[in-house]
Amino acid sequence: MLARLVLLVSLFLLGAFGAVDHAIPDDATAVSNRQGEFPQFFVRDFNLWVAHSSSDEKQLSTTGTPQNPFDGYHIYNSSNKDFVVAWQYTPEQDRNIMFIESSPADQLEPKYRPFHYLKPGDDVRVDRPRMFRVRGSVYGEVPTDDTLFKTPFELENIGWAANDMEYRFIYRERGHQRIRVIAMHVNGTVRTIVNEISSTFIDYEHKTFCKVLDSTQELIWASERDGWNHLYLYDLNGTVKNQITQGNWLVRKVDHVDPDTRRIWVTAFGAVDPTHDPYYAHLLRISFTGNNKKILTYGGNNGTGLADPGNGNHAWRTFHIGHHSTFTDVWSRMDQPETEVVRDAETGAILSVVRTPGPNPHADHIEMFSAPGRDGTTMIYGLIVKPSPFDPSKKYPIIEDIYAGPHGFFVPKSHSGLWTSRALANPGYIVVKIDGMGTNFRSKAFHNVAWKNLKDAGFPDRIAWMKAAAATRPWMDLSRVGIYGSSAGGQSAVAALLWHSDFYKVAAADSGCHDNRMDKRWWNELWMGWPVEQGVYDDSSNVVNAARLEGRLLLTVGMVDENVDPSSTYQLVYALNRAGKDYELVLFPMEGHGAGWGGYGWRRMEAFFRKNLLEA
Ligand SMILES: *[C@@H]1O[C@H](CO)[C@@H](O)[C@H](O)[C@H]1NC(C)=O
Ligand SMILES: *[C@@H]1O[C@H](CO)[C@@H](O)[C@H](O)[C@H]1NC(C)=O
Ligand SMILES: *[C@@H]1O[C@H](CO)[C@@H](O)[C@H](O)[C@H]1NC(C)=O
Ligand SMILES: CC(=O)N[C@H]1CO[C@H](CO)[C@@H](O)[C@@H]1O
Repeated sequence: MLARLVLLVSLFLLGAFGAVDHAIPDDATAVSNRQGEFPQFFVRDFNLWVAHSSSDEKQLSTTGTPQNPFDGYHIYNSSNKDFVVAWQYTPEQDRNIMFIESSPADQLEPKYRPFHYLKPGDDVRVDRPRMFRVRGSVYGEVPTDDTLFKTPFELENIGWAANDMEYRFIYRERGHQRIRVIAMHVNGTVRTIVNEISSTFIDYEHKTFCKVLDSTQELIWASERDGWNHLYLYDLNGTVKNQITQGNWLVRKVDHVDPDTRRIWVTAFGAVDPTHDPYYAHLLRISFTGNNKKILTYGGNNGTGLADPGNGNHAWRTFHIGHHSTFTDVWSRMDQPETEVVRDAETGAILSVVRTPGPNPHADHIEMFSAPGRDGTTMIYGLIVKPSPFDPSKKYPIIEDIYAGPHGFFVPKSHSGLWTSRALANPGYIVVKIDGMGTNFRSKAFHNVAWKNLKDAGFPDRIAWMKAAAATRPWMDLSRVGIYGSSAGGQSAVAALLWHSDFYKVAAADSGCHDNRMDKRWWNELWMGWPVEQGVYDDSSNVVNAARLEGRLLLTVGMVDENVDPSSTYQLVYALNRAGKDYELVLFPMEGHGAGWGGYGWRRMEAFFRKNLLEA
């Protein structure tokens, strides 16, 4: 299923924002310290060693133990070779979940398979960079204080200052409410360059950016501190020199930084015109000072005859940026096929038109629609997919395709046939897809709705949107609304019947995370908080609130799901049984995440909607 693929891709597209500009060295880098020039650094018997020649090896650390070893993959020497930083760590907790492979191909008896899987509250690996002097009179560890980085969720290497006076790294605190850029001086002094805090969450995985510009003693940093994700120029003493980007729009991703011309190219969302769909990606260039802001993918008509050139979702050939005088810009919208032009990289002016959009072949089947959400002002964007054939004098039940994971947004923006949704709609439904509050890449306030409250799932916005759509579309039958989703979407589909059963009547939930304590650690701690507060996690738990269920429910789950612990679904089943609730359950014994959206599961879901929604 295409939909399933998209879901899986979005779940695993971590670090899509580009994170830090300095990649963690791969195995080769660390291990190669044992080859080539001396000195070489390596870990032996859990401790850090230096070899000055093949016959002159010295042990640098003495505190390494199996419970607290040094990591051979995190050894960073200064370029003058006088100092080396090595990370010592306490390993993460060793939790396994157990799979039952009931029907193995090679034997009759089931197999029981342990699988390493950490959950919210479990111990994370705690890294502790340590400074060593490897030349001169004082030889060995330079004492450092870890007060500024005691409770990491994870650290990330930045590397040594060009003058070899300090080593820098990023400290992302457990609980996702603080990030520090930290510098460790060779004399042992540890200082904070950037201290980023949030009273809700910092989206470490999708919205951080850090680039040190050593030659000018500056740093570029992304933050949502003013309510939108924007870039800031710091000096390395930790003072904000100026905000680079600002306004009611956001930096989705940094494409290119040019320290020579002191300009930045970013993927911007919502920067063109407040009346446009704010999820359209545009290429924007700006100077470090915050001046000379230029959107390179909008307008520049220059006698081409194109109407409103650039109002759509763009892709561009990034590698041209900063190096070539032109670039190729392709854009489209759900209601307009692709346009392709060549633009002047400096001015954005259209130099030539490669392709103009033909008529939209899906105009009769797919509508873009937006309406205010729960607050009556913030626009909520979505799509309406009609069946074929379509008779506007009829009333069609509605199926919402939900995925509300706060890591992304999920309504497609580029021109597409939406064939999966169309096939689902064809027996006689209106299929809708909506990005409600709590999803990503709008304002910080929009995103914050998800914080410690995943059961919200943007439902008040979704319901307001459907009511607004139906007000001018009498063929949408608001008395028959169904919903389906997988993974986090499975959690939301069940939540619809627990918390909004006056609106949603039928739900199909696949591979659901029905209690966030049962699911993977990073995703759930990020949105639901750490330490794990029982009340907070209880409130969003479908298991704890199972007795609220009204309406018809289909549950599906793959029994060897390595993404969401399948026991989450079994625990919901147990709670529903005890509450005396009716539901249907289809198990996929040898299958994994998203099994309910495979061929057989999809057919069962279609039959379920036919019986309970179409023919009800
Ligand atoms: C280490 O060097 C830094 C920067 O020069 C200085 O501010 C700090 O006082 C020094 N610390 C010690 C312990 O000498
Ligand atoms: C940073 O602080 C040092 C020491 O106080 C000072 O010499 C230097 O000029 C400062 N750098 C900037 C960029 O302000
Ligand atoms: C229009 O395009 C031409 C190249 O076709 C270019 O030389 C010119 O600068 C452009 N004019 C404007 C106003 O962008
Ligand atoms: C001996 C050793 O590890 N040398 C490395 C020190 O770090 C520089 C980069 O800063 C590497 O290029 C060296 O190979």
